[in-house]
Amino acid sequence: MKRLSSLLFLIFSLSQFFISPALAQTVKTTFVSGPGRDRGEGPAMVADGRYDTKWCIDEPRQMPYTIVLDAGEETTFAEYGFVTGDDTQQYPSRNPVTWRVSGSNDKQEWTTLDDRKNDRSMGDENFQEYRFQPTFKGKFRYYRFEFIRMAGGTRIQLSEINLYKTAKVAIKTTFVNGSGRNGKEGAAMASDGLLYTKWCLDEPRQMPYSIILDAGEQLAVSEYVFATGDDTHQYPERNPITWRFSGSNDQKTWTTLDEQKYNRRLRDENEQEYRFKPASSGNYRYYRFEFIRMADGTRIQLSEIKLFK
Ligand SMILES: [Ca+2]
Repeated sequence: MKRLSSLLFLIFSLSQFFISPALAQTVKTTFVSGPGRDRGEGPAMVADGRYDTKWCIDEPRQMPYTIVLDAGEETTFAEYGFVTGDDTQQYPSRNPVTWRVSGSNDKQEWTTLDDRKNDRSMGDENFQEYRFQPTFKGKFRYYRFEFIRMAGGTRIQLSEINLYKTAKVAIKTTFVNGSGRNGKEGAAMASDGLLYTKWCLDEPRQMPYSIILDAGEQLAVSEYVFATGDDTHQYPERNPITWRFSGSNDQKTWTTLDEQKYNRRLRDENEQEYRFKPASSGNYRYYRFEFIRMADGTRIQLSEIKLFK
């Protein structure tokens, strides 16, 4: 009996070791149908679990391009992710901008879960995942993705479609300090939870501009979000393009978790959120962003900075 329990404990420990948290929260799907070739850049490539294979098609007569995935059993998902291709940096025109997500248990009757029209949040980066939360949820076995319009016409490419059981959890942070004045348009405005208040600063001598946030406890950040300002459409040059993201537990020793150079993902859109995955993570209580370069000049503006578990 004792041997059996220690054996079970061993199996339990091993399973904990082999099932990564990322894998455990993913809904495993298999490819059912979709337009395009059989192999190479065929539709099955969006559900093979690999980012180095992609689905790429330009057959206007087959539009909307419809992909059906099988979750194996009736299941629900909280978020879905589209992963860009290996050369999206060169061809951002292939990103979908209008699509519909539906669920079904018999592949005949479909319930619409999400309807996106002219959504341009996917950027020009290779192998980058963009996550979306559906408007409606339900328990379905089959999930259908209809791609109605692409950014530059009729060619689409995606390296993967992911379904997640749980949504990313936002970390409640409090503002510690940041560059610039206090009050209206001070750094604290970037962590007050409001999209219509912003941090806006143009003090070249204080560069790089920094902001420190307190997560309240030691925890790991898997994603961070920058939200553009209320008039970024008019002033896209204020978007940061080069920055550093670090973590610390004493606000003295900082560990660099991510560095971005000349990243022009932030566009000329007002109050739009852009998600980034840091290169590494660790358990830290304090998080710091240092903004080293803006798109054109020394003025920065961001309406919000969010951290996700
Ligand atoms: Ca704000």
